[in-house]
Amino acid sequence: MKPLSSCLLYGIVDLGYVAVDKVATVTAELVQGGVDVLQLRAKEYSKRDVVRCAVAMLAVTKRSGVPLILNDYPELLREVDAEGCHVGQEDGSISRARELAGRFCIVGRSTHSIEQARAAQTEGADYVGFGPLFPTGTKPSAKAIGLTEIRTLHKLVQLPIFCIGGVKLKNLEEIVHAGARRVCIVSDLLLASDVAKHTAEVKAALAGSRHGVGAYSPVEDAAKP
Ligand code: TZP
Ligand code: MG
Repeated sequence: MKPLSSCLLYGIVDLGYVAVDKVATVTAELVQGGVDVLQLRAKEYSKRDVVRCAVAMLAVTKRSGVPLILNDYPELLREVDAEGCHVGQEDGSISRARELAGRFCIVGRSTHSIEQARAAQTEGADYVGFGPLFPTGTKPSAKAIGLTEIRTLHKLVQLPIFCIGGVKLKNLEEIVHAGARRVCIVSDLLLASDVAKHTAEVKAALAGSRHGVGAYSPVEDAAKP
């Protein structure tokens, strides 16, 4: 299984965009394109549906060493062999999520400010999502936080930080230039006419960027946490 420290591109199979019967196909396309980590996000779906979709995704992700993270539902990790869960600010503590999961797993936290990301680190999260950077139809209620805090955040938080919210191939350069090393993308990947090809383009842009963790730069690497 890929360690989070080597993950640049975090994809989400969001049932707001993907029909339940297409979950396995879309997962395979995202994995083929090179996503490093995947989440199942199923707002307004039953736990039964979440389990069903997770099992379909695991048939693909286990073969490829791509960790699967369940959005919400840490307790489902007792019946599903996914690698982790992701919890929001309103979803209780990281230790409570671990308790509910009942076994070793990755726990990620959504954060919307430097303070929240530092708190997640102190609390023992394994990674953070940071955003939404831009307004996004995927989570219309969330207020955009912009790009200005990304660089400072990377100095203060040593966890893998996945910048999220309105991230697209066409604005990736701007986001990386603002200090992002890793990103999480939903709609730009899922709405692409060729999901695998578009994902591969995003991955190549990230991996080849001067700032991404995939890039080799002795000077910058010495300064990286
Ligand atoms: N959390 C913060 S923004 C967001 C989530 C789940 C949605 C990001 O979706 P998109 O389509 O990549 O903007
Ligand atoms: Mg949640």
